[in-house]
Amino acid sequence: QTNVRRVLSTERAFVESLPKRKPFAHKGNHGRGLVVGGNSEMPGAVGMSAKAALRAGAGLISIGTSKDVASIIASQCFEATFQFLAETNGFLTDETEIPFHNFDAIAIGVGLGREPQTRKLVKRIVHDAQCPLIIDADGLYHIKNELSVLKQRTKPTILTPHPGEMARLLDITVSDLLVNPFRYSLEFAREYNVFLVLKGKYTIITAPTKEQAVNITGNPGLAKGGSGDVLTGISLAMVMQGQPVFRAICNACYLHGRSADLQVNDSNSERDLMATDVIDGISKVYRTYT
Ligand code: B4P
Ligand code: MG
Repeated sequence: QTNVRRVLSTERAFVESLPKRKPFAHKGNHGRGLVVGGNSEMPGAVGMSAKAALRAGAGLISIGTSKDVASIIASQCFEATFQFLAETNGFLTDETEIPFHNFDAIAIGVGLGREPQTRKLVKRIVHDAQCPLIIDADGLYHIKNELSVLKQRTKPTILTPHPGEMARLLDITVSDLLVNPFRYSLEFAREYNVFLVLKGKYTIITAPTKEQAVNITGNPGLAKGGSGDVLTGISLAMVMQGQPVFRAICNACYLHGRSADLQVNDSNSERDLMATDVIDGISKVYRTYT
């Protein structure tokens, strides 16, 4: 590939570019974010994303989910507010107005489920949200046959697939993808005008403008359900605090992995690390640099 600018996502860049809290800061300066997701079989994911976003520095986080899911997770997420969304049989549907103008960025997909009735909701958010949008997990599942909608967006779109999800989007096998993950990422990011975070031991972050970065923080303790949901929340927090999107998502990946690394060093092992420990580790990373 010509004209590709490829860098390693480094500690130095992370520390130098982290959003700072000024003495007279108020929560509006640090972004208002919405996390849309959850279903009655997977209520926890959206709560973990919200908590991770708040730990990572978000000013205000609202969780868009059903009343049932909210009642399960509310006691774990005192700091979040809720936007109740309509559901049928435990899965979200598209019958509720969402006040998009209230949010600086939105993340959709964690714990959403794959029921066809939810697809319209995902499509509407992709179409109507006039702010940066992160699409993860079942959000990626639902947009597979609607990818052209991404090209119509005028605000940044960030997709965060693991190799299984990316291979499905491309209609190829995981092994084919992993033969040339840099090239597939570049082509996809350019074709659909998206920022792409291809997760893995070495996470590849690609901008539609042909910049690529590799993140090397993190360890096999992250190979456990829920760690992707934490990354989604951290990414939301970073993207809505006014930094350039590429920098923001590089910082999110760095912070997520570094948190897992510090936890495995200090209090956990790779075997017992859980996604909630990765949320707690965010504080350790920040305290290292302030
Ligand atoms: P899903 O059911 O889609 O799993 P998930 O809910 O997305 O999990 P989660 O959100 O917690 O983790 P994610 O990977 O997003 O996946 C189930 C199936 O998909 C699997 O059974 C498999 O078939 C397929 N699949 C999943 N991952 C695959 C992969 N890597 N290759 C091929 N097929 C795969 O996020 C995990 C986070 O942890 C990322 O940030 C990642 O970078 C990090 N991480 C994971 N392992 C790491 C490691 N060894 N070192 C460093 N970082 C690591
Ligand atoms: Mg995931």
